Amino acid sequence: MEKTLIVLKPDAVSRGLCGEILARFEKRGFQIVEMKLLTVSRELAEEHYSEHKEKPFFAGLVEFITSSPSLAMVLEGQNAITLSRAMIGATNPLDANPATIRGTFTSDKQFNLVHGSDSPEAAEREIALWFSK
Ligand code: IDP
Ligand code: MG
Repeated sequence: MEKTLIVLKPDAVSRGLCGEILARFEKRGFQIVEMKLLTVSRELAEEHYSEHKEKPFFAGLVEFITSSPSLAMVLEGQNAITLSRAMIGATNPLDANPATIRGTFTSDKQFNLVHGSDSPEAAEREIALWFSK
């Protein structure tokens, strides 16, 4: 069993897509083990996305993620990290398979609805960051 951090970003919450997106993960067999609605602080956003600090889109990304509430959760399941990334779809809308969450609900590179941890190391780091007690 693996755990992964999934964040339904502000666009998913404001567009009313949390239910549909969450249903996909639940139907795939993942269990919700943690969940909270929160407005992400600038500090959390900058730490979460620290690998992108030097990128030209970093400031806009932090602005977006902190703009209104996100629904953050830890999902658990067999191969949850790899499978959830496959379900989320590619970052570049031109590469996102239409069967994926991004491929179904967005065509924007920034406003792309969902974050999912991309490796076991990232999942461990991100779960501790978002759900430390
Ligand atoms: P990922 O979410 O598919 O792992 P990353 O490359 O890690 O994609 O980028 C993190 C987030 O930054 C993306 O989900 C998206 O919201 C935003 N982003 C990535 N690339 C761009 C870009 O070229 N322009 C604007 N926003 C971007
Ligand atoms: Mg990433």
